[in-house]
Amino acid sequence: MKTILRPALAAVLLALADLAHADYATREDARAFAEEIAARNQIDPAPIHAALASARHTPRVIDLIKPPATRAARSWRRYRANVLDRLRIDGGIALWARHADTLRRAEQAYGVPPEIILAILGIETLYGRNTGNFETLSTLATLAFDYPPRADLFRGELEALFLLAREQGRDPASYTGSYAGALGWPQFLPSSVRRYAVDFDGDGRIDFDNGADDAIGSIANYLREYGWRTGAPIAIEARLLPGAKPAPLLEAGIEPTLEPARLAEAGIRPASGRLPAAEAALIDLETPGAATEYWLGYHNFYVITRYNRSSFYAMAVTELARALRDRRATPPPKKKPARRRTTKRR
Ligand SMILES: [Ca+2]
Repeated sequence: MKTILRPALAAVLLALADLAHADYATREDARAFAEEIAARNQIDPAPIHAALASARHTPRVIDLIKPPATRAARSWRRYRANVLDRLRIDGGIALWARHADTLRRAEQAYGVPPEIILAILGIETLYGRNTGNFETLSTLATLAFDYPPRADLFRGELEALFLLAREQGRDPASYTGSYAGALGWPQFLPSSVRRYAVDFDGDGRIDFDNGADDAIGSIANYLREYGWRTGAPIAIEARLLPGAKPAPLLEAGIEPTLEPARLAEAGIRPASGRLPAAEAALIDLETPGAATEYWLGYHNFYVITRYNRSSFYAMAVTELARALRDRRATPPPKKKPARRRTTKRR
């Protein structure tokens, strides 16, 4: 027999289901988690229980993180247009001017050029403008306890948030960020803050919320820790000769494992210039109804994907970085001031 719930009743049942999630203070799994991380880190469980009691179940973050039921076709052109816009280029140039010394210092310390750091800041948060308004504790508790597909990841991040708050002398409930728990200008997850963040302005604390300095140093350190090679190629555009067979090369994945000879043999050429003497990954950037763009991603391209595991993301960082570097090298000519009209109307 089929039961049809009337919409009003269904809404009440959904609200009740949310209430059942709500109390992380009394839920068995949340309490066990608090005891477990206290034991593992040899810390007092009481503040963790107290913090979890203040975390609120936030169904919105589950809606946002869930893959959509019907996935719209991925479009590189649309993604690129959303990211490589005037706002991000102008904003990056302005930030570069304001923080030129810090960016130079980061380049000297970590070997990562300013335009790459800026492009990541631009794409992550529009240079600190969109760092997210989700309360991180509630976000991570919801994802850790009520989103089974990623529970392992987010339980780890929730634990990292408690340890981070302890180290920083902050209330765990005082952090805000994205719906996925990413924090501040560079959108580091709590575990990445603990591992890779640096106090780059030397004021004795990590601050990702009020300014660019610590974010600049931390992004550079992150990339360097993942193996950034100063001056090595990032990506070059590829051309496929007629009859080229990209499929097996694409299957090799995003790690750069393809020798130049293998690429040449498969009919892959650089769109201009010569093939760098380094291993590459073949990257396909698809747009429905348009020709696929092919690029060769080198080691540093792979390093950028450690920040966000998407070839669209890494390519957008690469292109925005190049646009910023070009614009900084050659600013557009200043408009001449309009000449005052002196001719009197007859
Ligand atoms: Ca600092």
